[in-house]
Amino acid sequence: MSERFLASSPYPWPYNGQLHPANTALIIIDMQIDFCGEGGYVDTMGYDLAAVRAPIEPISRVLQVMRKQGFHIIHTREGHRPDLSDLPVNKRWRSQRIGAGIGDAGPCGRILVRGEPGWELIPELQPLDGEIIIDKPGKGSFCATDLELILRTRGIENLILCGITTDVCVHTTMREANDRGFECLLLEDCCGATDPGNHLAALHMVKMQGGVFGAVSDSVSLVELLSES
Ligand code: C5J
Repeated sequence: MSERFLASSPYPWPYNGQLHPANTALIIIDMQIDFCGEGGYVDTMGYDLAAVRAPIEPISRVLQVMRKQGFHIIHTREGHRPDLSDLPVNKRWRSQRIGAGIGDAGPCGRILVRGEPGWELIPELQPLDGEIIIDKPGKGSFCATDLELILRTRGIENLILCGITTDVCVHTTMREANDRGFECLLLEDCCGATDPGNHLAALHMVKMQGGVFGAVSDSVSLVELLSES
């Protein structure tokens, strides 16, 4: 197969130049009302929504191109069963301490509970029929889900990660994927965090030690490369 590499740091990605729709997935993490919408979990905690909404447009552009070219598209949602049987008590306790109790009623329904309005993916980034949706109870997308089985079954080797938040669910997923041997890329303008310093630190962490978790690029570089072919 012909090789192509994306301009990225700290190395041209992917490592082996095998970047094709058949072996590569875009994974869009937790673009839910609860994480970037008014009245959602992040808003209730008092964080500025601007930083977590900034990636919406860049993700849309990447998504449009990757959909057109037949890449695998995967969406994730963090959330818990309505009976909260998959919500660790310490996770609930910590969220209640800061006035945004997971499972409690909020302006967008019960916070981070499956089926509630706040748990839904935002209108701008709705999945199309046939795209994979992974429902996860934790930060990482591999924990207590069938994501790995799906990736292996489809022959996916490369993961392009985006979504929110950079330092929590995106990073945890990238670390889990990297340990499982997937070749990972983070798109820096397609991610956002509740704390700008954490966003930058998370990007830095990926790139240390020669790319300890993979590589970092951006939507413009990716769209440009894909548009060449
Ligand atoms: C958090 C996430 N921050 N999607 N979840 O609790 O990053």
